[in-house]
Amino acid sequence: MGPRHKAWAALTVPLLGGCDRALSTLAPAGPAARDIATLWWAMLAGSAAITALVLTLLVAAVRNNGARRSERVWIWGWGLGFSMAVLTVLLGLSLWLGERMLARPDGALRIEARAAQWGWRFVQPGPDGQPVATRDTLYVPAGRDFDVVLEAEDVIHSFWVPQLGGKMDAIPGHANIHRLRADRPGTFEGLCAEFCGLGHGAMRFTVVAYDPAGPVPDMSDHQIAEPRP
Ligand SMILES: [Cu+2]
Repeated sequence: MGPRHKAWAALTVPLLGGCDRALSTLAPAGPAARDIATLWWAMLAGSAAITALVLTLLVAAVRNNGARRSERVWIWGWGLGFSMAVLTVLLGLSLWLGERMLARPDGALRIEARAAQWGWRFVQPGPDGQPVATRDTLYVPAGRDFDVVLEAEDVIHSFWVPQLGGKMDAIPGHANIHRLRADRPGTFEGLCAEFCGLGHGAMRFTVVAYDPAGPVPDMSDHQIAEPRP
């Protein structure tokens, strides 16, 4: 491989890495992830508009054809007014969408998630309605809000299912609550999003969203014994 090919590979491989839809925030499958994708596109549009403005100003400056009389329009109108308007809209949108993602006390299904180097233990309702503890696989009904109550046993980890929502830290001695929903039955990939030691890269998990009209799936393949209190 020649140096030109190496440079091309170095440029494209990270870009292609983003094409894995299972871990893409731009392939949302739940309301929280959809809000994040909306914000992503809005920020892309806003930053593109500001970049276009800066380039336009640059061209005008190079041509040096901006007469003094247009200084007020260019600097105060476009440079400050336009940029501030775009940033204000983006700030307002992010606050509004961020607020919508918060867990509310509305009786949603609660799931326990406990992170430890380097895996996840989930406790969710099993086929007979009793809590079942599983390792690295979480079972939830599709189309229903659920709250993941997150804690960690050793160091700080971070729970992230890109197609369902944003990241939430799992912290020792402190429970964080993360509101999520899967729109449809399916399997969604999750990972730890906070470097937590040598095994961090393999700290993956799976969310299985099942049809609530059908039976709760058999969890025995991933079932683990409850740890002693
Ligand atoms: Cu980690």
